[in-house]
Amino acid sequence: MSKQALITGITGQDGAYLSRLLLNKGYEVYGLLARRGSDTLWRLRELGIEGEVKLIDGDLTDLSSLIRALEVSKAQEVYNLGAQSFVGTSWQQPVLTAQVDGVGAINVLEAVRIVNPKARFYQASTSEMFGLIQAEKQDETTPFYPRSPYGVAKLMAHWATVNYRESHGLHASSGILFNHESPLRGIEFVTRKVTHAVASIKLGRQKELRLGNIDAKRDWGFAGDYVEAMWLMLQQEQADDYVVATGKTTTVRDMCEIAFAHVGLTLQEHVVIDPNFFRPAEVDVLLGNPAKAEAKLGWAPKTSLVQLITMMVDADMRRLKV
Ligand code: NAP
Ligand code: F7E
Repeated sequence: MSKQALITGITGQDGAYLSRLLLNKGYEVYGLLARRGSDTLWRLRELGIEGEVKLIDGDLTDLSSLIRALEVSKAQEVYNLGAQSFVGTSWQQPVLTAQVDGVGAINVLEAVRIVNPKARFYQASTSEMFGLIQAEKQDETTPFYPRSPYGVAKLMAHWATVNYRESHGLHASSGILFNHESPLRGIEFVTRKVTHAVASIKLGRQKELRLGNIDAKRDWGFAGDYVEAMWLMLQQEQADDYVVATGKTTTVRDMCEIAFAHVGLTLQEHVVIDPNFFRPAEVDVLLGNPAKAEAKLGWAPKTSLVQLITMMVDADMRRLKV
């Protein structure tokens, strides 16, 4: 008997990798399709699984559509990955970000509670909740201090997940994932912006790359590794919260150096610092401690930052050459 899973945010980076993982494990995979843009299925197509997932129209801000998605899919596992996920945009659209990322998560929890309270629930929480860090290495016990409307909205969803677990007895887990990237990353995020620009400069189509605060430090991993941790959380007898990270932090500058060096170029010749890309409040440094995920889930990151960035540059070179 195959299991059914429902993924919100199935058209996003993580939704695509998680779909592939679950299909490979024999799941019937359903996804909520928000139908707000054109060609949102490109990631599923790149992984060759566009025809294998079942899409259900719906939106995180529409509880009725989530109830229907739970009923149609008969999902035993629900992964809430849908979000307005770009931190920069959250200052321009704070209310939408709160509605989708905060209230949207509560809508999914309510749909689970109403339709099938035995279903297992995963919330896509984030290292952005640590924001102005309160410990040098952040783990599940580190106090939160979000620095953006995105971080604030995600913190609401995180506590709602804990609260539904404690008050309604739902099997609801929160994965506090640090930055994770891939060739399927949206082009607005800094790693993909860099790898795309590096490929474009190498092919003579672009001269400069405009960036903001390149002193910021992030704990970057590979999305393909991180979706395995999501699945593992829902296979545990008890629901819980886990930090998922590599335990290494790198500046945006050094990440750029890796990308430029891979094609024989240098950052000094091409990067221009542009104040437009600085944020009203910055998260200067993030560094996660994944010890609990390693001990309890048996999870560990497999891909180094150099492997990740070179994989992304190579993918962008391939795409641009077509
Ligand atoms: P992503 O590529 O931006 O994908 C976001 C997904 O959410 C897309 O499928 C998008 O649909 C969907 N969505 C947006 N608004 C929606 C709405 N109102 N109703 C239904 N769906 C909606 O994000 P990601 O990188 O895969 O991240 C997945 C989740 O993990 C997000 O919740 C993100 O905040 C969180 N997270 C990400 C990271 C990271 O480093 N990647 C780290 C920690 C946590 P469209 O395709 O139609 O836009
Ligand atoms: O920025 C700096 C920027 O937009 C990383 C999301 O997936 O991870 C992501 O959020 C850093 C920041 O990711 C540019 O100021 C410099 O310090 O790639 P980013 P993010 O804000 O860390 C977390 C865990 C999530 O949950 C989010 O959903 O890079 N930076 N110059 C720049 N960033 C961008 N985007 N563009 C620049 O030009």
